[in-house]
Amino acid sequence: MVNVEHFAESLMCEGVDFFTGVPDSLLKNFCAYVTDNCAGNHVIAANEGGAVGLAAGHYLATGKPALVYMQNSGQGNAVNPLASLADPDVYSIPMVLLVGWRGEPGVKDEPQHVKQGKVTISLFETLGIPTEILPDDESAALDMARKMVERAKSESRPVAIVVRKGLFGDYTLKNKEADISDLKREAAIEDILRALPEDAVVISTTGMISREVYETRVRLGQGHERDFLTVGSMGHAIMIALGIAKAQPERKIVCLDGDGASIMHLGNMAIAGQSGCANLTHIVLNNSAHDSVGGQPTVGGRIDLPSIAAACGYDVHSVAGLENPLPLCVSALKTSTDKPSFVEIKVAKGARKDLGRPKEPPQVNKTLFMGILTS
Ligand SMILES: Cc1ncc(C[n+]2csc(CCOP(=O)(O)OP(=O)(O)O)c2C)c(N)n1
Repeated sequence: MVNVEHFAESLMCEGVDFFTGVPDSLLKNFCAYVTDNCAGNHVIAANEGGAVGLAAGHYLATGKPALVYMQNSGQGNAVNPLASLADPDVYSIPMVLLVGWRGEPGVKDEPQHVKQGKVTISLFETLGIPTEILPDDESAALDMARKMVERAKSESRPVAIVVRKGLFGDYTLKNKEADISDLKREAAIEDILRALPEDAVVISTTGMISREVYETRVRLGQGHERDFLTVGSMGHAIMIALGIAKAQPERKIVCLDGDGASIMHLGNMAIAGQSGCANLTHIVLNNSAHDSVGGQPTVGGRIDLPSIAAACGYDVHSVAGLENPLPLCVSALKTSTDKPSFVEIKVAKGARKDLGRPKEPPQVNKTLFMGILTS
């Protein structure tokens, strides 16, 4: 096991003193350490590609490589700036990628991580990025980290350190931001599901929101066939919803999104807002955090998502500090305009300790869901 403080300090000794990335559950303790101790030199990015861009800017201004942390799910978001900006064939910009390895072959994990886990190392190899797996022994790990920073600097290129599950020792985040609401997310989800008309379908986002949708249906004695659980593909639930809304204009389509996910690909709101799909309702459950992977802050509590949505062309329904979102959701669903609706519900961080996971595999979810759409 590797102590996160020792790991961060060994990077800093090599001149890596700027940290950016998107939080990951496997890197939770490292992210928490950096959040507490490197405040002025740490930016939680909207997406992993943005983090690579930030690291490039830091190098251009200081001549020093930055560290970019991410879950391997974010590799795809990072590929474009890695290949077309940082690569030695282009600007040749050094940086150290620290990557949480979900879905490592042979280690049981959720379905959305299986494919990405299989290709994590080979994808970096294809990109020509020197890649090492962090050893479990601390002194070997610190030694490797130093060598990787050295290589990034001497070859002026990105290098990747891949981190297995359970490798980092404990560290509990001290600088937790206060909740922006007392409302529990799962209670809000129950209200929303109760408010939906019979034929409405739900497209829910990555992480605990989809798990809570699944469990709420069980609690309400309802089936799962009206829900598409976007277990991976963070930030794209609203585009899936838009695709369905365009194809089935008579049906109510509801996207249940997170603040982290909607901010990750905020441009999707511009496209959905301009779609003219009055049958589309986009609900963001805003807890100002990446709750599903450790509660690291987003900018969700400091930016005005309803104003952004209004500027994008949505018909906006928003009440701050709302205790009971049900009437609001009903009005958002009943509005008949030529615009999609947007609802922001501010919620607290945290979930039930015993929150379960969908029991059916994704392709069963798909088949049941398509059965509803085509019936
Ligand atoms: C591209 C990508 N990057 C990172 C992750 C890891 N991840 C899973 S859920 C999550 C946080 C989602 O935050 P938000 O949308 O605000 O929902 P919350 O968990 O707060 O309910 C993250 C970062 C991922 N699945 N995909």
